Order: sequence, then structure tokens, then C-alpha cells
Amino acid sequence: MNGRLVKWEAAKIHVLTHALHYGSGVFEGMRVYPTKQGPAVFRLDDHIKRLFRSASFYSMKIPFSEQELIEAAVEVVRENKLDSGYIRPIAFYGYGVMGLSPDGAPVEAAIAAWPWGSYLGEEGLVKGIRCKISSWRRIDPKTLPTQAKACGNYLNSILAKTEALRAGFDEAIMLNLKGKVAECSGENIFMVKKERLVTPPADAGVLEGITRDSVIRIAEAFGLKVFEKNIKKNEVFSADELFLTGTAAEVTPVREVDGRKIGSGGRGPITEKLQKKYFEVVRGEETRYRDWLTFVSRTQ
Ligand code: PPE
Repeated sequence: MNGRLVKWEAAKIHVLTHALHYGSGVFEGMRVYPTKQGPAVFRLDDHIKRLFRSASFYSMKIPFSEQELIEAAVEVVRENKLDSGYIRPIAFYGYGVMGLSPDGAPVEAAIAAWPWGSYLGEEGLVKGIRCKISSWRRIDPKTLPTQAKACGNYLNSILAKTEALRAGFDEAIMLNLKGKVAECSGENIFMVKKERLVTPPADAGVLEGITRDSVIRIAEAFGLKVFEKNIKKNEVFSADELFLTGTAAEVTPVREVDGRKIGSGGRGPITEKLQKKYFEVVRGEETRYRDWLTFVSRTQ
């Protein structure tokens, strides 16, 4: 936290922290997985790069370099003796001034890590989850930069997620203001149709997920064609397969949307193939993607 290792209980901030009031923070979510060479963080450099890009939308100068945050993330994993888990870097306008302009507020940065199992349930990874088309539309890129992984954006996600959970679903699919499919509360979405993958483009107002990118590259290596194109709501129902991607959610199949079965109503064969490969890649079992792993050596 701000350059020092602090005990979990001591990682505290003031109640007048700018970001607490106005959502003026940016964050990342990364996973560390066990590999034969010890724990490894998946696509650490890419996540830290995105953190800095997110910060730049809000003129936020993170008081550390990318390299320092990369090293700090590794150190936090090592100190916590984590073999697998989730890592949450966050940078935010801190305590100093009130009022909307953050000028004069210090920029604080912290990285936390903890064990975190499958985000949408172990069973969901195998059998698929049930989604609801949200009554909440995804934030529009003209309203908030959706490319930035900013704290405030997640109020929109919270509304969609809680609505879905209260209605008995596992996750929400959000349409954008044009009525096209955007993304879920914390995942990107893919559709399989006639053995091709389709996912909404960045300008549909989606976060360009790092898992989305990994899956696109894995799919293309399998010879699958991937299209970034707008998806109409009704196309979702006639998809052969549907799945979600995200650091937390990994590759999660969707078996049902608004009570309607997708494909055969379980994990589809292409989803399964991509999911299996994704887990091999993150666990270092696939040499081709070794560059995506940052190993956390135990000895240092
Ligand atoms: N869209 C949104 C809105 C989103 O929050 C995420 C990540 C993604 C897409 C996928 O991005 P990526 O992780 O780079 O593939 N959501 C994070 C937050 C989860 C949370 O509950 O907190 C995550 O998966 O870590």
C-alpha cells in the first residue's frame, strides 16, 4: 500500500477519500495460478498497462512506474504464500480535497491478493450458468470511457448483477443504448455460431478484456474464425453456444438466457475446447503462451 507492505488489517483509508465519494479510482483484477515452476501471474504486464491507460483517462498520475507495480504484485503474492488466487491492484484519488475536481488529492496505489475460487461457481464452469438480459443498459462510451476499468463504472454493473441475482439468475447480459449486446457485469461475452466465434467490438461499449484477447488468440490458433461484430439481442437465443470470459470468471459457459436454452443447454463442445486450453495455458502447460506468465519464485 503506497509502496509498503502492510498487514491486511492495517490497509485502511480515510472516510473522506475522494474515490469513496465519487468513484474516482481505477483497478485491475489478475489471477495467479499454480504451475510446475511455482505460482505464475497471468498476463501481469498487460493488466498493469491497462491500469495506467485507465488512469490516464482521469489524468491520474500513479506515483509508481509500471515496473514497480509489476514487482510489487509479485511481492504481494510471494509474501502471502499464494499458490493460486486473485490480485487486485487499485489506484485512486485519496484524501486531501473535497469537491469534484481531484486536483490536489493525492493519488494512492495498493495491491491486495487473496485466494478466490471460481467466480460463477465450480458447477457453472462445467454445466454452464443462467443469464438474464438486464433491464439496465450498459454505460455508453459517450457518457463514461468504457475502455477504462474505473471504479465508478461498476455502479452500472452492480445494478445489473443484483437485478439478475434477485430474479434467480447467475449473471446479467447488458445491451448498450443501441440495443446491441455489450457485456456482462464483469465479463465479456462470446457467441458460437456455425463454428465461428462472434464477440461485440470495443465500440459496443465493452471493456477490452485480457481474457477476451487470450481466448481470441487461442481460438485463432485452433483455426477458428473470430469476428468482432455487433450482436442483436435475438441472435443470442439462436446461438449454438454462448460463453463469458473474464479474469475472475475465466471461461464460463452460458446454458440458458431468460429461461431459454442455448444450444443443447449445457457446455458446448467449442466452449469446452477453448476452456480446456485456457486452463492449460494459465497453468503453464502450453509452451506456446509462456510469455503470458510471470513466475513468482519462492526463493527470493
Ligand atoms: N468486462 C467487465 C465489465 C469487467 O469488469 C471485466 C473484468 C471484463 C469485461 C473482463 O476483463 P478481463 O478480466 O481483462 O478479461 N472483471 C473483473 C472484476 C471482477 C470483480 O468482481 O471484481 C475480473 O474479472 O477480474
